[in-house]
Amino acid sequence: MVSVLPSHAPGLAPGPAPLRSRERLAAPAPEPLTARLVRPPVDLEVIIPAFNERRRLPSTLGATTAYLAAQSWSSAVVVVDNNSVDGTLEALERFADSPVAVHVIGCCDQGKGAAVRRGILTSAARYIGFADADNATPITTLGPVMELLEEGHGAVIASRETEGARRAVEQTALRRAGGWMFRALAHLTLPDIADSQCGFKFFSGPLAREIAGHCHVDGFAFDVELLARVLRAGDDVVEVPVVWTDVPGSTFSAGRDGLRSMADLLRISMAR
Ligand SMILES: Nc1nc2c(ncn2[C@@H]2O[C@H](COP(=O)(O)OP(=O)(O)O)[C@@H](O)[C@H]2O)c(=O)[nH]1
Ligand SMILES: [Mg+2]
Repeated sequence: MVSVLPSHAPGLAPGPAPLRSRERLAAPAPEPLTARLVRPPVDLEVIIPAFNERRRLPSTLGATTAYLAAQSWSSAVVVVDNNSVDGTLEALERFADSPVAVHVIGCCDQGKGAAVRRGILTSAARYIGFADADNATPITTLGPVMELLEEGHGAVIASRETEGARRAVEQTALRRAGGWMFRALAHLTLPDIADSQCGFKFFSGPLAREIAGHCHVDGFAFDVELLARVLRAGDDVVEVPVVWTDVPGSTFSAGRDGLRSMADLLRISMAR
């Protein structure tokens, strides 16, 4: 015969009282796993997307951390690597005890756009943006950029095409021709932006996080999609003139990346 003990059988210590449904609801929800990827908040995070940048990134990171360490606002650098195979990460070891935090994260989707998006979506910074590993735009450009962000502009971008800008070292004729075509296509979406392609763009953190979640372009045309969404959100984009230097060692392939970027630009212009 099977006997069933009453829950308060005499002689037995009572077990823990069962939770009433109200108490069950009040129990703290576990933190979502994705939230654990978010870094501590700072005033500014500088994302550097990196793909096989062993040669160019260490000196850029040195200049960037030295500049940031001298500022009154708090900051961090976030290198987003896409499975570099040239020893990029090993070359960054000396920044392990940098006075400005250097985070290194990965991204499973290949492409500069995917990497930057990953950096933005894992940031809690007040302002966030990206710079290229080649230091083509001097990091001191952050001075005027931060002033404009503090004034409340949604996006502040470096420009090689506004008054006062200069190219200290010009690109090859092929890249110039490709750049001209790219600009013509980008103008379909961003008619009032003179240079949508300079790799140095900074945003209000909350705005960047809001729009990056809706972006899809993984390759080099991602900036156009990002800026189009800033404008669509009712925010503004300010261009800051820069002295820009073409640095050898570009990861951009005119055939592979050029054609894909043009196709992305057409898609972005049609999605408006
Ligand atoms: N994470 C990541 N970064 C990339 C990828 N492709 C390019 N980059 C980075 O994007 C930045 C701009 O690339 P760069 O080679 O300077 O292109 P260019 O300035 O247009 O000639 C550099 O920091 C590159 O390392 C990629 O697939 N993944
Ligand atoms: Mg470059």
